[in-house]
Amino acid sequence: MYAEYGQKAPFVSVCVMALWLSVWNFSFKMVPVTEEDECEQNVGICGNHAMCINTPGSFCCKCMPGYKELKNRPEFTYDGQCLDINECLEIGNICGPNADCSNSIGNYTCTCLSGYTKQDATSHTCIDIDECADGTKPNEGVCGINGTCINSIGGFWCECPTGFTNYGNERTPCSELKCDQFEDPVAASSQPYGGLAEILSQLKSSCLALARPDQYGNKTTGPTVLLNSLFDLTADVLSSNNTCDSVVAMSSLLSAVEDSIKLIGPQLTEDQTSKNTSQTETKITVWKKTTPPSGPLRLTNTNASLEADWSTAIGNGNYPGFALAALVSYKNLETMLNQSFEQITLPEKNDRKPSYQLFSKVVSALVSNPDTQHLDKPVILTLRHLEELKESAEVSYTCAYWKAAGGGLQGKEEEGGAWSTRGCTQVSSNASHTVCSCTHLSSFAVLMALYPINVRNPGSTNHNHTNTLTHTHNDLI
Ligand SMILES: [Ca+2]
Ligand SMILES: [Ca+2]
Repeated sequence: MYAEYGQKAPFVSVCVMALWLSVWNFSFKMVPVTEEDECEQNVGICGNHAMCINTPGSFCCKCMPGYKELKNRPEFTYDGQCLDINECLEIGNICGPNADCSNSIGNYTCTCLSGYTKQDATSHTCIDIDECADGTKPNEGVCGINGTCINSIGGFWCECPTGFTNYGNERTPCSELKCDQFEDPVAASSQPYGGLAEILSQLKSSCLALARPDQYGNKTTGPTVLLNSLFDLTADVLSSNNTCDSVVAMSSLLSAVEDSIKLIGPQLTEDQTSKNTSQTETKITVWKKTTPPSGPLRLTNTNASLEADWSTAIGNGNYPGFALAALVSYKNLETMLNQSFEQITLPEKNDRKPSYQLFSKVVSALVSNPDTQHLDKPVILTLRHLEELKESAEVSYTCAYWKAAGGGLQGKEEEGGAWSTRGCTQVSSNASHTVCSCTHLSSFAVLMALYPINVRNPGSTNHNHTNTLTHTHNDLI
């Protein structure tokens, strides 16, 4: 989009006239001359940015194109100085109305403004780009298969039909938005879950305002306000005594927070957003450029980190004009969800069945990709243990995820969900952390499998270790 060209002033020159006379003189040998060429004998006689022209018995200097003489003289001999012409200031509107002018020594550059392009390769005129004509494939047009692209001078915007949105980003494709997910019959009908119902109600209003602006447009709430409200209400729910023992409510809450971030995230204007409350620590990263992101993606907070590839965040569908990933650590949920281990079946050791407990914070990892049940590339989650303890004969760590009801969990729907190890493998563990590799996204935690201590075993030399285990085990009973 660069147009680069120099000024070409009309060439009316006494110097050149003199040169012609000189040539004419020489050709017709009218006057014998002993010609001295000052230009050859004194290279640089005219100074910088000037050309030297030899004349009969003399010479003269002329500034190069793009320069002017200090005293605006078209020619000079010894006492001149050629300076850059600041075309951007001195020649009004030299680049036209739709370009930026940038001066340089001896030249200048015109750069078309965003949304404009040079009319043709040699033109200095910048004209509007018709972005709507750029979609080479109908399904990958700038506004997506469902959007209508409207060109404007210097810009364009996408109009989304009812039920679709581009999350307030006028120039991104329209994605379908299903607002019914922000309804939870349990939360809506039951008083103890009032806080959860309020979260869902707010998000449903926001969703409808995006998906059906003709009916609900006046209810649009800014993404930062929504995000603050989401996590403040979440903290209220988690702090409430009414719900702290309800697996159903916690399971609904985990889903609601994930769905809400997926709704609010694309509306955020910052690349990175952090939000801390008494109950949660959240990091959200959003990519909103016209080209999809690639390469590694990493999110870290106090108790967990997520390593993935941006391709996982986008998924295999058409790029919707944004991608996001988020990591939410729940500060106290591990005590509320320290149950529902029926699906965990680790092998017995010495005929002893292990008992289980959560040994990290509960962490939700999510991306904008709507299909995260079977990821092409696994994500890596590193989870901090609740306390430092190495694996041993009595203790082993397992990576588990929260399998919400409705995800094919036979006979468990009424209980909200359960912990499962499917699709998650333990990569490594040390005393303080366990690294997990998972091929789907959800909420995760490190599960400690505790094998009953053989009290007759005199080989144990780590008394502290044994005490810790005994203590922990007693807590479980
Ligand atoms: Ca210049
Ligand atoms: Ca345009």
